[in-house]
Amino acid sequence: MLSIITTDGELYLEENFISADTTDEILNTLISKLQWHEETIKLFGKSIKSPRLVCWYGDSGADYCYSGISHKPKPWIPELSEILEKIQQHTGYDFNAVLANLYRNGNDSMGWHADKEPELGTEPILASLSLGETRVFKIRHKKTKKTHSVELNSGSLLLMSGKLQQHWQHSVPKSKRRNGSRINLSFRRIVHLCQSDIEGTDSMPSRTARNDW
Ligand SMILES: [Mn+2]
Repeated sequence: MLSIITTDGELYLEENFISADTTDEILNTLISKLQWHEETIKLFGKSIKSPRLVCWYGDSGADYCYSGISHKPKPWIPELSEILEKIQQHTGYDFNAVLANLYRNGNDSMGWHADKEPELGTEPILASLSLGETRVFKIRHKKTKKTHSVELNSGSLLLMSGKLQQHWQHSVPKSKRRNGSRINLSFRRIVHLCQSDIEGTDSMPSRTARNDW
């Protein structure tokens, strides 16, 4: 694996984690088989459509919280389990859920954010597989503003670990040139229960609505 960041967290890239002759078939299968949905987010009192499609798969109980709502994962399908297995073997880490993002074209994007929800624990490990169109992944240090731009080719695997989510933010900006479809599978490990699960109520104060994971 190529080491990209070693300060205040670790970022590694494995190009051609999945060989180029099979990525298109996997991409097309996942585009048609996964239960994509378009999220509506509230920003400054207005409802806006999230600029990509998403879905959440995982072990039963690996619920994800946002906007004060706990989201139950859909059960694994063989195509995702196969990839999960391969990533676990390669990295040595165990994951129990995956957030899938579909960037339909160059106009779909992901804003600056860090994946630091409490349910991911203090030093989350994320393994992120790219399929389809190459897009640029930007990562910027919160204090020094040092920025890295990484081209994520089809079949590449990005690994984030340590204190990376505390000190850095990442994004996938819109692109005029890169207009094909891309799927990103972000494998995670949910270690804590969502607050709403613990309290067993939906009258909890909402966490800040956010549009990016
Ligand atoms: Mn992220």
